[in-house]
Amino acid sequence: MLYPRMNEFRDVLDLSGFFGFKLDPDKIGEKERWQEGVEGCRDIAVPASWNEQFLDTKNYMGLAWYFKKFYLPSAWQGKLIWLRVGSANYYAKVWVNGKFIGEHEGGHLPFQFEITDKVIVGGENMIAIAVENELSPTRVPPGNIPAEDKSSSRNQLYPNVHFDFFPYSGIHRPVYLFSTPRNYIEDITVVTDIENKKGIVDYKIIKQGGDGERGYVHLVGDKVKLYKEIEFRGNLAKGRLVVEDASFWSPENPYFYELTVELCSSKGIIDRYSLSIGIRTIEVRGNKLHLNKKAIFLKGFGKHEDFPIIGRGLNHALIIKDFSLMKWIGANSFRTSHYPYSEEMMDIADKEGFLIIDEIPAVGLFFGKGTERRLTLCKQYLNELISRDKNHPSVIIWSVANEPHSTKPEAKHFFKELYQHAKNLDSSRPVTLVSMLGLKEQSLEYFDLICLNRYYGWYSEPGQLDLACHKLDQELEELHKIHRKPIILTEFGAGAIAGLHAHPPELFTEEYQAELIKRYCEVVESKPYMAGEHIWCFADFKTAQHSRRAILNRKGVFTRTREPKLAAHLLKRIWAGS
Ligand code: BDP
Repeated sequence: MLYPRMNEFRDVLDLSGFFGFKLDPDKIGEKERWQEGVEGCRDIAVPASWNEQFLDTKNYMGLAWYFKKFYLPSAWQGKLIWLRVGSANYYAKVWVNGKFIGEHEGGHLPFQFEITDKVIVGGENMIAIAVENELSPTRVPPGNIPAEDKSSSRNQLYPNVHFDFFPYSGIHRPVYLFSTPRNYIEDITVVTDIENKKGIVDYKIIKQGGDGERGYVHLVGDKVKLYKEIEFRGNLAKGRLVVEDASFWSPENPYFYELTVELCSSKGIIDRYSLSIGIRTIEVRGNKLHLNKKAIFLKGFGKHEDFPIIGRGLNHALIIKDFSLMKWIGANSFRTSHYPYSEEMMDIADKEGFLIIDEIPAVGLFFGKGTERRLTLCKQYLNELISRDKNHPSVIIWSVANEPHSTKPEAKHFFKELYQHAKNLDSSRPVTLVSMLGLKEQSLEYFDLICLNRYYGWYSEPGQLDLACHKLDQELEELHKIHRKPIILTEFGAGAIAGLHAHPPELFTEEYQAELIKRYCEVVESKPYMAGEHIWCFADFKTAQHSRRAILNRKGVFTRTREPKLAAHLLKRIWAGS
């Protein structure tokens, strides 16, 4: 799926700003034709979660409507017109000028509809988007799940989610209108390889519309200008460009080439689309994770999209701030725990040379009633995620789930299927599952590398770091002996309330968090098969209400508003060496 871009053939209109908003707790809106407009709306900011914008929406779980009037420029006459929603959590139904145009399930991925026949070009139009965020055991991520399927630590949460972050809801990413020519480039897939000093760029282009059987692919960098004529067979054109003496994309040198595709008819160029691409390889070799044929070690964090008031809404300033802090501390990587992050975040990661474990929103999975539906949904999420993020050099690993409660036998089949599904969609990247069961996880054999979350010294062995590190050491050794694959420790950490101190260290103090992280890093870095350490978590974040959480999960090495705790300074010394 291509991100909407402007050029002489394409236009984009960003509807971000204020929308009309109305709650519909009794779900009467559709019957009463709210899609054609309704009285009594208040203003709401988009993109942003609805929860903290008003006093009555904090814990609202139900249906809510968004409305926006917009004027379509006359210059769009004769073009195809599209509506694209960056993300809406959890379920969205969309109408244009009162006419239903489509729906989408899943809170963190974009969806778009062609609306050419439904709009007035050179006139005023209105969209209505109904967003519903109820928690259900058959949704992913799940909530309100039967007591027998609940993990004990997830008891008694309000709202009743089966995961450890606040279920922020609403339209979280921009709503765009965009135009394309009637014959247009629908999709581009780029896979790169390295042969000695050569960079290999394989491309696959899909076009739509009857016109345009040929075109050009251009690749431009500092030292090169390559182009190739392409010919479509049906809707598809494939080919290869070879860059002699290429600059490879890496954290130290996030070098881009500009790849431009042009679609041509007998009259000349009729569409164009440009992508920034990085030439790099990523693969598992024996015990190691290799970037550009050399072993790499991931240093970084699990994160969240989370900030006061805006909630999970796109926050450009926060993206820039987070990258500046991650660079300051010497990190080179992060995981999009526990759902896909904004496309804007992925773009900056490409530019800043960060390595990403890209995760679908499969958190809190359990196996019982509804497993087949959850599997179908996870496959849909993989389709959408890989289609969205496949061309980002920063994305090096796909993660199909975080901490599934996979003790039942059917979990094995479930993850075998998901692994294969991801590989069929993209065989160029390793695929993983982030496990808390470790040695008891039955499906680790399928995955290319192992990701493990561990909380010795916190949830178990509290305050006993010698014992905690001993257990960690033993478990890593055993896991490696059985699976012989690289392991990334994708979560470890301790809660610290900023400003709370104790010497000798005690739980919830900055000293204890710093000490636990230091000791874990020593264990991890002593093992040749370890491919990375991701601390949980980058910053404090809001959770559902629970007796174990004082509003926030406090495992951030930065506070929620990004002030460093003691652990941040310590990590800077470990990772950046200063
Ligand atoms: C892990 C989860 C993560 C939680 C963390 C914690 O993957 O979402 O926030 O534990 O308890 O189990 O802090």
